[in-house]
Amino acid sequence: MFGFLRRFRKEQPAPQIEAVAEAVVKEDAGFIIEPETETGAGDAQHGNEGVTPPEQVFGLEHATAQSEVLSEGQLPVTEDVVAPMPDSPLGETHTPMPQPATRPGAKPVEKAPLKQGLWASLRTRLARTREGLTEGLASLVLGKKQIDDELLEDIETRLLLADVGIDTTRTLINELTQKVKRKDLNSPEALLEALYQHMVRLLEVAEQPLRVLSESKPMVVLVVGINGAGKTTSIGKIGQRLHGEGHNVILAAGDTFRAAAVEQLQTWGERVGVPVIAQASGADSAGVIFDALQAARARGADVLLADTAGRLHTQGGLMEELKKVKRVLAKLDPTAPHEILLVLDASIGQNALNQATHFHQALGVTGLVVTKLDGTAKAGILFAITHKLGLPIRYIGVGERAEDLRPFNAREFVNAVLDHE
Ligand SMILES: Nc1nc2c(ncn2[C@@H]2O[C@H](COP(=O)(O)OP(=O)(O)OP(=O)(O)O)[C@@H](O)[C@H]2O)c(=O)[nH]1
Ligand SMILES: [Mg+2]
Repeated sequence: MFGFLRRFRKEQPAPQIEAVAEAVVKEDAGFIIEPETETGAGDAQHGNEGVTPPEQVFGLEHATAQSEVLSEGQLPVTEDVVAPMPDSPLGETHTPMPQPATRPGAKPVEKAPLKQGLWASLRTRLARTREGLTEGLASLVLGKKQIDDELLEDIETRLLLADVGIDTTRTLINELTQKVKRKDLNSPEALLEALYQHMVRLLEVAEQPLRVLSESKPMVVLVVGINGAGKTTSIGKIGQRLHGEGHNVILAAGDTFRAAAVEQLQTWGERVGVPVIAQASGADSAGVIFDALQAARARGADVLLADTAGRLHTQGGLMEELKKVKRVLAKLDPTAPHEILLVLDASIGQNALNQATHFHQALGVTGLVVTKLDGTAKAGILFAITHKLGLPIRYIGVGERAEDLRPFNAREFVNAVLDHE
């Protein structure tokens, strides 16, 4: 059941259907917009709120050549950044949904009882991402009694606007059209429900969480992607998650391109309580990650998360550098890297699909982290990427804080973006 339909039904009996539909859609617009109440819940322009800028935390004097910078347990965990985990399995603190504005004389729309826990929280986090889809579909279906070509075309347009992409939209619409032709669907609501089921099925392919391989010690995760996609931040978040699950995690500062990159990773290491192995910036990235693997082995680490410098897939030389990292690691462990994790910024829309395709061709990507879904990104891009590449989406990033990373769950995601319950 869709939240907007349930609210709509409770609100009014059938006779005044059209007028009320319009009112509810307008009110829903106010209902789902997320307030700027949570630290770091905004987009990247908000900066690293709650995060001490790297330059204030570590100087490069900590990163001497060929030296290990932090030893395990040496640094305190910064308590203001690692938030308490009070009331949900993932430690989410819930932001109440905003109340709809009430028109004078209007019967107030009864607010849906918010489920507590991860589900409600993910809905809140994805509020801006899902605006386009939910509101758009709500306005198409509410008050409409029959399925016709116009409705199918309008749904198609909505999916395209939400970045689902031409091929994937066509596939979804074809499936719906077939069902309509077979008379399997007899109302716009049933059509929407069928769309929901197709979307879940499409994304379920990508629901393959990252598993720490006990037979590979350490399991090497090479993190790649373009500049600013969220690689370093995601490494910090994954580090915290795996460390919290009891794994012995080490971070490798393989982005030797920017001085600040090493410091940024060190800050994350300190924050989430895991050691970082780094060398001075300008060192050979493959060499740094190779040394880090040796050190991680010596310590019996379970996981080595290796950062790399951002690059475009069009920068041939830099892509070669990543291939070199792979080759060099394989000298120590022929099965390494065990995971090539591509971090994609969802807010760049169809470009993310383009990047994923090229990085995958060049490196053989084994998993994705899709970041910035808390911002103005359109959720449809996940469908396009999964439809085209079928790669596992290991995590989604829904904010800048250490705990703003979720293992990807297809149904939960579609529920959140389509306001389905
Ligand atoms: N809102 C939001 N911001 C994010 C998310 N993930 C990362 N960011 C922000 O995106 C910006 C870039 O993140 P980084 O982790 O530095 O990106 P990077 O890929 O390592 O960048 P380079 O090292 O320059 O290639 C930072 O301001 C992060 O806080 C997310 O899921 N949501
Ligand atoms: Mg980085």
